Amino acid sequence: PETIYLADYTPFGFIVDSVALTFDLDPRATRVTSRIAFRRNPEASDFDFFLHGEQLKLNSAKIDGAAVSPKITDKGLSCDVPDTPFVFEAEVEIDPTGNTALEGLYMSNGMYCTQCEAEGFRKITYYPDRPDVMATFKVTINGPHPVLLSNGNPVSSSEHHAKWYDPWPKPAYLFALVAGDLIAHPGEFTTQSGRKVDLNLYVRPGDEGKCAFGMEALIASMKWDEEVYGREYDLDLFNIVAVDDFNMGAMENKGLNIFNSSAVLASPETSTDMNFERIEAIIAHEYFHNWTGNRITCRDWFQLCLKEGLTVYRDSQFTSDMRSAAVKRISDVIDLRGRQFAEDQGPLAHPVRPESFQEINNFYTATVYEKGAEVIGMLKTLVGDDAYAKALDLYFERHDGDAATIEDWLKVFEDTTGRDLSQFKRWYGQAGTPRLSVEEAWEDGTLTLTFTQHTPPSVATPDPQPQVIPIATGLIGPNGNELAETRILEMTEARQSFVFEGLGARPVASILRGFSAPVVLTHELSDADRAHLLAHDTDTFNRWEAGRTMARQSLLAMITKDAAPDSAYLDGIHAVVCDASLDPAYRALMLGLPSQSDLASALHDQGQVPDPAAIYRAGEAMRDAMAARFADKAQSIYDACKIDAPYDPGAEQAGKRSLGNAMLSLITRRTNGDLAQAQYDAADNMTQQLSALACLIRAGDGETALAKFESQWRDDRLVMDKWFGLQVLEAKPEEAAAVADTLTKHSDFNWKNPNRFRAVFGSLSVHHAGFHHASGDAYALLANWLIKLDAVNPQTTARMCTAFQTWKRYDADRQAKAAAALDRILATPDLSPDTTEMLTRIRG
Ligand code: HT7
Ligand code: ZN
Repeated sequence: PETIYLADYTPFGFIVDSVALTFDLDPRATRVTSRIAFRRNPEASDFDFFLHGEQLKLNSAKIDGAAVSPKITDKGLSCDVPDTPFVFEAEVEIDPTGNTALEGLYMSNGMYCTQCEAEGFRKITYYPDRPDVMATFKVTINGPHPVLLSNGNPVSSSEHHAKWYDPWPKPAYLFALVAGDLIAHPGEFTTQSGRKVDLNLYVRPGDEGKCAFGMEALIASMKWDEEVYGREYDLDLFNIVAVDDFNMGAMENKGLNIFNSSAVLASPETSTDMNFERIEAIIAHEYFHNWTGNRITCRDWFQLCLKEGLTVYRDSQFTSDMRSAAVKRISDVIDLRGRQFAEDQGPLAHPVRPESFQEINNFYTATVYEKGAEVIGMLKTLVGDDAYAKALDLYFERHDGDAATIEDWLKVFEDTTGRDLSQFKRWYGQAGTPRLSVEEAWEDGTLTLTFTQHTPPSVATPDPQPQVIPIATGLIGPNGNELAETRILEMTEARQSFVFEGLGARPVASILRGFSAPVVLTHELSDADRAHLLAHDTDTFNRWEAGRTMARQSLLAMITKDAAPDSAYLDGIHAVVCDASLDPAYRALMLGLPSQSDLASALHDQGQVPDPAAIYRAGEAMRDAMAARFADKAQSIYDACKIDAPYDPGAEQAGKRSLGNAMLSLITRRTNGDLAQAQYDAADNMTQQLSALACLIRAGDGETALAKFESQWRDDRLVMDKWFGLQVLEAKPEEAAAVADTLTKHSDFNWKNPNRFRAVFGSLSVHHAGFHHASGDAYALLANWLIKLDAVNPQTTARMCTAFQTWKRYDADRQAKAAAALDRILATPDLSPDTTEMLTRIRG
C-alpha cells in the first residue's frame, strides 16, 4: 500500500463549481448519473485530470456532451480535458447490497444509506474525493420508497422522486443519501435570528418510541451552540436517520446526520443512563460539526484533529454545562488514560496531526480525537476564556467556507493574543505522553516546585522536544483551607522551577488541577499528604485523583509485594462516599478502581512484566476489602439512593442510580444475590435491570436472570447487544474466551452487524484478564473472527485489531501466542489494506 505524506500536499488542479447527481435506486444495480462543472484552479500547477473511483461500473462518460473513453484503474479515472471550463458527465452502476464494508452506498435492513467519510464517495461515483474540493450539490433520487433524503433543503418531491439542493459548498465526504420505509419523529427549532428550522429523526417502524430524547438533545445542542459559540444553523431542515449497520457512532453529513441506532435511539426501559448521556453527547458532537467540520472543513486528512479535536472539545463543554462538570472531567480523563495513553505507549503511537498514513480510516483514533481535544483545552487555559472566545470568533469569520489547516487554527490565536505558539505547536507534531515529575523544596515560608518533563521517544517521534505544559496548581493549608487562587504555571523548559512565597505553614501542593495537561504526573507525597488532598482538595478533579493514586499505589503493592489493601485509602474514600453533601455521581466515581489495563500499563512503565492474573486477583481482593469497609453504610446509602419519581435520564437521578448500583455491587459481594434479584424484579428501567443482572452473574446466580432477560428482550437488537456484551464482560478470566465462543453460536449472533460483533469481541478485548489469559484462547478466537470479518468489513476489522496493541507488554509465552495469532491474520490471502496496515504496525 502507498504511504501518503503531509509534506506532499498539493492543491487539486481544478475547482468544482457545481455537482448534479441523479440516483436511480436498485438494491443490486443503482445507476448514478453525475454532471460536474470543472475549471482550472489558479492556485494549482498540475492539471492532470484524475477522479477517484472504486468498485464502479462505468457505463458512459462525456466531456461537454461528447463521449470520451477515459483510462480506468482500480483507483480511478483519468482523461484529457480542455484548458477552459468544462462539464464532465458520467453514468456508473453500483451494487448497494454487495457493499458489506458499509462505506459508500449500502443497504441496512432494506434501507439505503451512505457513509462517505473519509473516502467512501469514490465508491458512489467518479469524483475528486478529497476534502479541499468543495462544491454545491443538487441531488435527484428516484426510487420506490416513501422517504428519499439527501443533504440541504428539499427542492421538490413526488411519489418515488425527490430533488434536493445544498447551497453550502461541501467536500464529498459530507454527501449523504437515505431511502427507505422510515417514520419521522418531527421537531422544530427557531434560531436566534428568528428562522424556523424543521427537524426530523427518521427511524424504522417499531422504533418510534425511542426518538423523544434524541430530539430534545438536538434542540438543546442547537440552542447551546448559539448561546456559547454564537453559531446558528444554516438550512431550513435538519434530519437525523438511525441505521442499524454502521461502522462508527455517527456521521455529520450536511443537514442529514446518519447515526448508528445505538447512538440515537433511547427509552428508559431499553437504555441505561450511560446510553442516554452518550447519545446526548454524540448528537451534540455531530450537530456541532455543522460549523467545526462542515462550514470550516479540513484541507487534507492530516488535519483531521482540526475538526475532531475541536468538536470533541465543544461536546465536552456541552456535557459539562448540561450535567456535572466535575463528573464529566473525571470521566473524560479515565477514558483518555485508558485509550489514548495506551495508544501513545505502544506501536500505534502517532502525533495528534500525523505526518503520514496508508489508510486514513485507521487514524480516527483516541489521539486525534481525545488528545486533540485536550490540546484545545490547554490552549484555552493558556490564553484565558476571553481570548479563547475572541480567537474562535475570528476563526469562524476568517475561515468560513475554507478547507483549513492547524496552522490557520493556531494563527487566529496568535493574532488575537500576540502570543508565539510555535512551541505549543509541538503538541500537534509530537507523539507520546510527556512524563512530568515534581520535586518540592520548603524554606522560610517559600515553596519551590521544580518540574522535569520527559517524553519517551517513539518510532513516530524519536527525539521529542520540551512542550508547553500548563500546570494548574493550588495550595492546601494544614487545616484543609485553600491558601491562594489556582495558579497556571506555564512550563516551557525541560526542567523549570516555580516559587510560592509568603506562606505560613508548609502547604500540600495540589498539582495539575482539573488535569490541565495530558501528561503522566509523578508527585511523591507522603501517605498523610495524599490523604489530606483526598479529604480537603477543593479541586474536584484532584480530590478524586488523590483517591485514585492511593488506589493505584495500593493495588500495585498488592500485585508486586503481596501487600494488604491500604486501609488509609479505604478510610479516605469511605469518608468521601459517605458525605451526603457531595454529588452522588461524584461519590460513585470515587468508588471506581484503576482499570486492570491501566495497572498493566503502570507496571510496564516501571519496567515490570504485568501478570494479568495477578492484576485481576488484586482487583478482586480490593473490592472485597471495599465491601467490608462499607458494610456499615452500604445499605443506608443504597436506600438513600431510591428515587420516588418517574424515570428521568438527567444527571441528578442518574447520579443516584450510579451510587445506588455501586452499593448494590458491594452488598452483593459480601452477602448474596437477594438484593440484586429484588432490584432486577422491580426494575422499570434498563440502568437498574442491567446492573442487577451484572451483580447476579458475579454472584454466580445469573443463569435464570439471563434467560429471563433474553426472553424479555429477544426482539430488541440494542438490548440484545447488552445481553451479549455483559456475559463476556462478567465472565471469569479463564472462561471469557469460551463464553464469547459460545455466544458466536447463538442464532442471534449476526456477525456482519458491527454492533453485534463489537458486543462480543469488543467486550472480550477489554476483559483484560480474559483477553490476556495464559491459555492464549482469546487471542486465537479473536484472530479467527477477524480473519472472517476482514473479507466483509475491513474498517471494523482494522479497528478491532487494536485489542492486540499492548501485546509486547506481556511475558514471552503470551507474546508467542499473540504473535502466532497476529501472523495467522497477516498471512490471510487478500487481507484488506486497512487490516494489513494496523497489524503490520502492531506486530512491529
Ligand atoms: N466524522 C465522523 C468520523 C467517521 C465515521 C463515522 C461513521 C462511519 C465511518 C466513519 N469514518 C469516519 C464521525 C465523527 O467524528 O463525528
Ligand atoms: Zn466528529
